[in-house]
Amino acid sequence: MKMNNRPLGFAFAFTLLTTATLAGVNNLSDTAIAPVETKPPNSDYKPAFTGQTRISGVKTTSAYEGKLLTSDLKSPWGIAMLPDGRFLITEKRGMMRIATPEGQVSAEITGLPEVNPAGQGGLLGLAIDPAFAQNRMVYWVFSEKTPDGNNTAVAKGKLSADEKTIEGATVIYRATPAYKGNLHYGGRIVIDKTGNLFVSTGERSDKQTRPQAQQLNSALGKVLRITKDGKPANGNPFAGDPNARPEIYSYGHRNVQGLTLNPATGDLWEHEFGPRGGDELNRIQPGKNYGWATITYGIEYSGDKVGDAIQQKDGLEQPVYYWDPVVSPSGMTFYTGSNMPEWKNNLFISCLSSQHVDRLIIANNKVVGEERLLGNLGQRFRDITQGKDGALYTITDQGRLYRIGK
Ligand SMILES: [Ca+2]
Repeated sequence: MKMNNRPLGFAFAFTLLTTATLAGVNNLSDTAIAPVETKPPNSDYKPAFTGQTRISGVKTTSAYEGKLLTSDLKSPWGIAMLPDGRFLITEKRGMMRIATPEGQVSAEITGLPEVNPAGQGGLLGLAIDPAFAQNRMVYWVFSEKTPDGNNTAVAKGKLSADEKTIEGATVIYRATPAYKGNLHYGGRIVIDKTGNLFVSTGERSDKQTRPQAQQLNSALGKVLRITKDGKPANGNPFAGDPNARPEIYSYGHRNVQGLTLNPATGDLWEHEFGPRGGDELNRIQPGKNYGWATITYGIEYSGDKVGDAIQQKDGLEQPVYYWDPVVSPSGMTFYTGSNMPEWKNNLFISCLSSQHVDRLIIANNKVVGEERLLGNLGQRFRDITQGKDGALYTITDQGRLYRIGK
């Protein structure tokens, strides 16, 4: 987008803020400020609608702090809360650990299948079984070495009573075809209300595999929905289509490292790494095509255009929001806690390259305000979740765990 589009976007968004009455949007009209992004965009591409990028900024009015709890993690990748309020955390090289909300970190939990930690691979996202208190089951995503290269895989296992090992670890799903490369594995996993698993993949980055994001006979560049045994979930959109993989839920994705359910609506939200200037936030609907690599707001990192340099096309979904320059989103959660009432229903995204936690105010499935938190710490934020105390907990590539709240 051109610079001269910004004042219009700001005025429109400000009107939205002053008239919005949804929970989480009240009382923010006085705090709407200039968009948080001040760097020039990478292209002059125009958004599909006002407010799709560079929305007006907002600022949290009540006091909060980002408290460092520990620096003793080793490249943590995923964080999920156990029923007792402690956190199970994956570490990229293939271990899990438990951290208390005070920052005490356990020894390594072993027994997981070997991961291929090269490049962007390793032990990735995780999900705790809703009945964990009874069955102690955990589900996770990892990059797996195979004779043909490697692939994103999903496994499950039981956390032993002494919390030292994962017992009976079983690989339940492989996002094939395998490929010799170590980028764009996706890697998040979410359990839906029917007990099935949403799993995100990537298109493995190279131009050779990129077209598979649009191909329904490949698991690359997809959001998948599988059972806890790795089978296609009932009710998936392409069930019965002989030319499609029945586990596919949505397609046309680049590298999906954020998946979460919106507790207010039940919708699945996703974010993905775009090319230069094209990171996206999407609301995922079954069977829809999210466009990569046919449409994108980004350009190649070389500076070349992507494909035919198209941003909008009939039949392809528009992102709810995009970032140009990129923020490198990896991990997100909707806030439902009472620790920070003004954050209720806001979406929090951990960002790597831009080194902050992004706070987005959502109304009617659109972004109406953006704030950057903890931008002064120099941390690559990798994942974020909510704790039992209603504060947010975020892990960083540098091995840190922070609590964000009052
Ligand atoms: Ca897209």
